[in-house]
Amino acid sequence: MPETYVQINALITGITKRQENFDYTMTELNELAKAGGYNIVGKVTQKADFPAGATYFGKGKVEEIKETARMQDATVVIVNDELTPSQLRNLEKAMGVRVVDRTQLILDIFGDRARSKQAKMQVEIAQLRYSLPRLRNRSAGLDQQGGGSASGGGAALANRGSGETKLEMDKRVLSKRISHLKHDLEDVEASEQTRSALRSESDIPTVALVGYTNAGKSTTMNGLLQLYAEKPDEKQVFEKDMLFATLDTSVRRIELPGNRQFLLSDTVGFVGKLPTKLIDSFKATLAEAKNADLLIQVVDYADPHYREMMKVTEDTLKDIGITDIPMIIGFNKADMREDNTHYPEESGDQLVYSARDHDSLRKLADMIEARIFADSVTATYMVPFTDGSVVNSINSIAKVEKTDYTEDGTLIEATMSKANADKFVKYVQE
Ligand SMILES: Nc1nc2c(ncn2[C@@H]2O[C@H](COP(=O)(O)OP(=O)(O)OP(=O)(O)O)[C@@H](O)[C@H]2O)c(=O)[nH]1
Ligand SMILES: [Mg+2]
Repeated sequence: MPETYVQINALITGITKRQENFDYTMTELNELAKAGGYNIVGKVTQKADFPAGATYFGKGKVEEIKETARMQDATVVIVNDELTPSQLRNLEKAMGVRVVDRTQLILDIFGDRARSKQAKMQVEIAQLRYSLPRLRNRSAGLDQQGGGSASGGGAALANRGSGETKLEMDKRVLSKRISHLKHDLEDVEASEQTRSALRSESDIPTVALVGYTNAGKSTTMNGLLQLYAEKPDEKQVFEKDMLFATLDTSVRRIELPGNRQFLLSDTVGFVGKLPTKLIDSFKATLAEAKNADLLIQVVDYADPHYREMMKVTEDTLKDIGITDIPMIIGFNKADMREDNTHYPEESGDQLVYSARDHDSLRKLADMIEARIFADSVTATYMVPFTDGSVVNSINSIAKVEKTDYTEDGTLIEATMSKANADKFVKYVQE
């Protein structure tokens, strides 16, 4: 995807349809386009309830976009929707510039960011599935520069067959590559699943950080690791001021004082209208969030659009099928707000905080603890000296509040899960 490295002048365009949040979706498109390496030189929108079939935009608007592109020296027009293959073709023909739709743009950014083998395969499958119906005979003018993602099968496609047409062969090669990739991905995911199976056996609660891209999920994870992991520096995850810095789910163990352990996962960020093909490909990665006992939705509270971002997050969670997991909403980056918002400030299931502030992170840890260990039981146990090993067991699984040595044995006040408490019920002191 050379576009990322060379600045190409582009226009962003869209149709209002009946979207209440149309302006925000255009703001997002602008951010996405910048992340994709484009230099945005203008914006053209059309007020209409529906797209005009064949060319998406109405005839007059097509002319206006073409003219604006000419005046602003733009060689690419970015459209705020997924276009049908024929709309894309017709628009390019009518305007004589390259057209990139929102889906293509997001796929390109993901393609550029993917680092791990799994993420690369997930993105490539989505890209190929997008390209397949858009493949054209490459002798037809503009097509050569068309969708960058078609390059997924690039090398293979150069080899021309004799009996079948070029297009048929291209399609066959792409389809084969898709099923091959899917197969490989299943293997990778199978080993991932074994890991999560182990995890659920070991009975450790799991917490997942979710939310809009660039909200501070990875920074929150790193902050909690700094405070509560044995070797925090070895376990830090990648955080950066850019869209979709994280494409892989990372799971880390957090150890709160008193044997209170949980697994924390950092997940891929969301954006409006995330292509369904991409969501499909990332299902396994997003499974971490789906299986969590508790979600923390991280919100960039310093961004004026934070409400829209929360709406996008809610909608995406619904799309993935995550509806009934308890959630803490973390209004992050409070340190960057211009109104000197006080933080950390807890209220119900919400926390105003900064991922760069230790007091904030401790407060967040307290809130997590209160929720995932909600069924804990605090009791005083009298363990006779003859049952010394029981003292060790309690020390290793429970949060010990107090220990006293009496003539009859060890007196321990401890908090532990209901399941564990049941095992020691005979020692409970009334
Ligand atoms: N000042 C300030 N900056 C923060 C805070 N939290 C995160 N950031 C910055 O915001 C940027 C994005 O943070 P990340 O943690 O990478 O965001 P993310 O939610 O993981 O983003 P994606 O992985 O791209 O979805 C980074 O430059 C962070 O340093 C905060 O509380 N205060
Ligand atoms: Mg991240």
